[in-house]
Amino acid sequence: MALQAATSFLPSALSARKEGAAKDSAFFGVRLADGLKLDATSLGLRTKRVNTSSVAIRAQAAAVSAPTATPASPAGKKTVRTGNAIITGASSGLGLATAKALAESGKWHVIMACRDYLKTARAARAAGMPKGSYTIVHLDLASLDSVRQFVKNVRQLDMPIDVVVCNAAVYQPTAKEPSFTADGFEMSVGVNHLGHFLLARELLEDLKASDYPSKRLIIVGSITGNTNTLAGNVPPKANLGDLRGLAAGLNGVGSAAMIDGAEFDGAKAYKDSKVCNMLTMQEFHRRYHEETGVTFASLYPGCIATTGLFREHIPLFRLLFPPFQKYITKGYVSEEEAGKRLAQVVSEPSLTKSGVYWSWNKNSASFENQLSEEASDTEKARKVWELSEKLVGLA
Ligand code: NDP
Ligand code: PMR
Repeated sequence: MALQAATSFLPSALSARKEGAAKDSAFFGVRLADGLKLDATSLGLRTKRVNTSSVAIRAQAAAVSAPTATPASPAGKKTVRTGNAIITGASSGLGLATAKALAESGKWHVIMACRDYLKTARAARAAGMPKGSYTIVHLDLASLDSVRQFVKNVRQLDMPIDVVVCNAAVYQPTAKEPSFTADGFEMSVGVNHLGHFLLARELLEDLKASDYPSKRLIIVGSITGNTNTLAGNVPPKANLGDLRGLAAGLNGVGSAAMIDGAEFDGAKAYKDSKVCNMLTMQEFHRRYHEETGVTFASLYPGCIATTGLFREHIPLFRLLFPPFQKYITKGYVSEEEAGKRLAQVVSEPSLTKSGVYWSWNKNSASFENQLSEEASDTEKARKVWELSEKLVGLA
């Protein structure tokens, strides 16, 4: 019965998507113009025009308390030093909730890798994250230059990098036409997959160099990219096809903006990007786990139906989606709970197994979940890796 109610909701949801809707670009954040950044010492009160690379570093001065090796406890037992975790897209939703959970544990310093400094600073303060427990560093995943600059800036912080969480994402279900990143890639795959692919590849070196006992690279996946689930069978379904669009550069000019080479569909582009995220995690595991000791993991944190991810969806969807997930599918999870789940994947000593796609059951206990056939296709993972390397300039 629940399913019946659910599927009767489907056509309207889908036709509404096709009709399109006004973009809610002012959602929550206050965006600064390019090159305009906050003077971090004034904590959000003044703006001035400065060079992006210097501001990211200067921003640290206000927020960082450099983590040091923790001295022996009074009992003489040696404790592990504060860990440093980079979280992309920590300005809202899952990323913010995870940053908060880690910061409040007192065991982590969080590097909030975000495209909007002011929004992130406000969000961290509003969430009550302890002062000195986080550092905000600018990162726009829609620009490979920004990713490279971010890596340089983070290295200048002179902190070991112990965990990297690739969490940021965009979802454009109502877009009629594709939009593109600075490098000309379709936006959803460009940000969610290619930006993170370059970031993760660059930071692997830093993870390798860290002396932290459990180093981890986590890429957030989703149930909707897995066609072995009911949620993954809601059209449009993820399908990377023969990767012809990715091979041609995803630029929509003389080639398709979609990975499978088909006509643009924003919802499908998002789901395809999540398949790429999950394939990438496994390919990292196969190539680098033994050599580096880094744990590579992905996860589905639950349906966090209230986050900004749905900001571009039509208002009716945003109104009905949370109760639909709460009372019908029962897949709903709060931002706080989802944040605790991702924080577990970052720091729980029991979750060190590499190559795993984590999920949680009704009692919020973690378990190793099965990926769909496509999301666990080793040959496809290799091809996505190789094509992505070329697109981001690593091969
Ligand atoms: P939110 O929209 O709340 O968070 C997305 C974050 O990504 C924001 O911080 C946003 O920044 C950031 N972001 C977007 N574009 C860029 C960019 N170009 N550069 C840097 N950062 C960017 O959504 P969620 O918290 O729901 O999503 C977090 C992750 O969880 C995503 O990977 C999503 O796929 C995954 N997920 C979510 C589910 C859900 O039900 N909500 C279910 C399964 C997985 P800004 O604040 O500036 O917009
Ligand atoms: Mg889905 C069994 C249940 C289930 C779960 C756990 C989700 C999660 N969804 C389920 C079922 C259904 N959804 C059913 C039966 C329908 C048809 C009515 C349905 C519809 C639906 C839509 C239109 N669901 C959606 C959408 C979106 O636009 C969301 C999406 O695909 O974003 C990419 C979404 C989601 N459902 C989920 C989850 C977690 C999402 C969102 C996010 C994500 O994967 O990141």
